[in-house]
Amino acid sequence: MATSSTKKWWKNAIVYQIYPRSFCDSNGDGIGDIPGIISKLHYLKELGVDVIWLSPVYPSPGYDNGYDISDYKGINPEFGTMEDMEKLISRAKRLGIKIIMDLVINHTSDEHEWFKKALAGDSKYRDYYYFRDGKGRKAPNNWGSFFGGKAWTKTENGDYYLHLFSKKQPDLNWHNPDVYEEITDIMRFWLDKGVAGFRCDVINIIYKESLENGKRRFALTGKEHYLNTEGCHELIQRFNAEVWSKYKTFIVGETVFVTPDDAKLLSDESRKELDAVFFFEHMDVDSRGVKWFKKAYKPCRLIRILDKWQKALEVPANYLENHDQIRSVNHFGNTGKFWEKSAKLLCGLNLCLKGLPFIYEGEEIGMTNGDFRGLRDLKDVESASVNQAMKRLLLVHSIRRRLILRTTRDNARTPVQWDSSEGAGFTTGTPWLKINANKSYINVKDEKEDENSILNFYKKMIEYRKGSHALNEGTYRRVASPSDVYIFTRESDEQRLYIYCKVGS
Ligand code: ISL
Ligand code: CA
Repeated sequence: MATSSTKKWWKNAIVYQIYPRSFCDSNGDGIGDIPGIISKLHYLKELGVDVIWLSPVYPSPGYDNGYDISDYKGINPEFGTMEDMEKLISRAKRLGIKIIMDLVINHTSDEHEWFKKALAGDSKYRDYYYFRDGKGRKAPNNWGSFFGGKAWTKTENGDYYLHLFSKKQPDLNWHNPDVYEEITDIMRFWLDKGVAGFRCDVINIIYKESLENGKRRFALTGKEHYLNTEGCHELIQRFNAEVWSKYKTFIVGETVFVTPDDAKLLSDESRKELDAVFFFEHMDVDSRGVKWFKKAYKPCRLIRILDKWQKALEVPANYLENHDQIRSVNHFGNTGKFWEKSAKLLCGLNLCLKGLPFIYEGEEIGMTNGDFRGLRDLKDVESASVNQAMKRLLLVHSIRRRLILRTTRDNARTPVQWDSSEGAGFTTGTPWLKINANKSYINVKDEKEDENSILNFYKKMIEYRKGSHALNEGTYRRVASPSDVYIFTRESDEQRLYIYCKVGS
């Protein structure tokens, strides 16, 4: 058992994800910003948050809302200044809250200096990326992009570059030692400023083993050449040994398409790679291969998946929603008669499972999917790109509209509802993305005043968790139950809890 000196500081933390664009706007330009976050630190403290995961705040042309970084050592002026960021770190520290930043190192923006120099023909920087000649009239290989369509774009010089996401996000070449030096230097820059770690974006796909054609698939042809490669494990071990371990960081990896075995290799303590990983299987519980094509959600499937991951990992990173997923009450609960009950149930579930609970902004008040009127209300690059891919499949507008609106990532990106006013207390200006009409009753101000609200339930559950030996240290065991009821025990030498979640209606 870990003694207090070897015990990691983050082991019992409650982590709260902030998507800065949608959190709180301090200057009325309709875009959330760092001073806005600072103004809500006391709210987060009161909620019981220990760690904030901040989605990207670096300079970015914003094609993927900051996941396309053009300068890793700066702050996007839309969000504030470096002084604001330093103030955020120090104010949070004063309240006992640590900040981890999003680190997007599979790709940069195509507007990053490195890529601009590469396009201009500078051979040093060309080797930071994957530039290749096409094969006849075709791209260098048959890989597909995560956002639909091809993973290669032709340059004006006639060659192609690789991008596993949008064409505005060229992939970095992790075979190049200079890339390693640049990125570890960036990590040290932020750690020296006092950030406590990173959430590493799509970290298990950064190292491409080869650029050969992939086995043909409906989506993501080519993934066998870059998923969880040996080279990727080696890189993460080096990050850990040479940088992270020196700062006692907390590192959570976003690891796409992982099985429990892959996740164990990436996060088992003895391997000294990541501290925890986000898995996706429960997010895909209702999808038919790709998330746009859904099948009926069955609570028993969710239970089976969560149980599997609880057993597989020492410290699962538990989450029910984030900035890429639909809202959890829509996904696994109910937004009508059982809205409140299902939001509370999901809170209880997330906070009682073994591992680290991640709460996404607005989840603590039961925020729901966006009430968008049509595709034109959407801002997400993925939605636009998938719409194009669906057009190529000859899907008619009404079908595309239905498939995209219920699944778009913008569902989770609508501004946080602080009160019931026109701008929901988020902004005094025009919000960058439509605010939900249900701000009239789903909002922080009203829920603060209502003792039985979802928000107050979160506060109580977090407080209870913090004081519970079994929830922090205990083992997990599933107890046999009817198919839509999830019963498990959490047991330590001091306490045994039976957790009963009626996940079905
Ligand atoms: O959103 C998705 C579908 O659920 C995923 O395919 C997502 O693109 C994938 O999980 C990677 O996500 C991360 O990297 C992307 C960025 O767009 C996401 O916001 C980020 O979380 C590229 O940087
Ligand atoms: Ca602003």
